[in-house]
Amino acid sequence: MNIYEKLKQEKHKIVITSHRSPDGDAIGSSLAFYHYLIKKGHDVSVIVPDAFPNFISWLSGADKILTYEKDEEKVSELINESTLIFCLDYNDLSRIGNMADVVAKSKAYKAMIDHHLYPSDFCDWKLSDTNSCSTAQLIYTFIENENDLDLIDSNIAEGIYCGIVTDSGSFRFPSVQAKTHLIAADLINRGLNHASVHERLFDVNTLTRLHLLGFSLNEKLRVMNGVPVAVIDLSKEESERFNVKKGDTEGLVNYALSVEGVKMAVFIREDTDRVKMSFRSKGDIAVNEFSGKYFSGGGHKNAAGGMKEDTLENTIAFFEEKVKLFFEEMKE
Ligand SMILES: [Mn+2]
Repeated sequence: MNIYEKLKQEKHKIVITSHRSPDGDAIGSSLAFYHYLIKKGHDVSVIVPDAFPNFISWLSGADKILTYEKDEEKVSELINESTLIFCLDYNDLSRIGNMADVVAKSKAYKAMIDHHLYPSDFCDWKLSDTNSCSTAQLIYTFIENENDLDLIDSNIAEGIYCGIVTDSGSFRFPSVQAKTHLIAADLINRGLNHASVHERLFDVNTLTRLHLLGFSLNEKLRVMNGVPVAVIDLSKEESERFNVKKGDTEGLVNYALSVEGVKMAVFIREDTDRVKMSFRSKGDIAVNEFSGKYFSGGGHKNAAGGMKEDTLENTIAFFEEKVKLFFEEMKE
């Protein structure tokens, strides 16, 4: 049975789940879908493994999101009682951390809506389109497939728009299709106030965050010799000095990528027990492959994450060695 038949069958107890360190697409698509499924008469909860950044907390319904980290018992109960679980914006159970076990064991029908490469096979049904710029765009497609576009209200529109804008670099990444703009246009026709969404997403810098940006650009940003790669690294001590909180370093890597001539950028941050990496690239340079090979990570061709359980110094040295090799192999 496909999901569309399944939804028509009865009023479901639905749990919408999304990935660890939820971003604008994870939360935007989850909340848009939440409002849509409620309109369809279902009983719906949104749960994520851990906290989401502040800049998306204004989205309608955000205050109802439960995190497994804080509410383990309640979240497990919701998952166990659900008849339908949606897996939004992730392609593998490893992306939902400690919540994975509970979801894996649940007997509920599982449906994936996602745009990451290589979806694994833990769901009963999937809408996986790796050419889509965001999961939010696929939520629109889902609603369109159901012939329900007229149900889109400002809550649903804002969630979809937030996911598209944050995952597409405000409509600039190659993943943006003509369809993406057509969806945006349709949302505006349905009453979306796009300017207000941009303002609430982007004009929310704290002074500390801007000071951290100034420090990173002035003292830490560098371009490597011989390869078009820009690097920003941040030690634990520096993070503490700038009182860095979740989400504060978001977007730093894009400044590195904006240096003229640079084709790949990395942001390297020393965390408590590991070093975290964030990769960005232009054109055909597949940072998800690079990260998968050397930094146990993955993501998209032009935006990926990764990590290494080692010291910051060793990780930087390892990165520099491998990235030179990566560019050399590409020349061949
Ligand atoms: Mn996404």
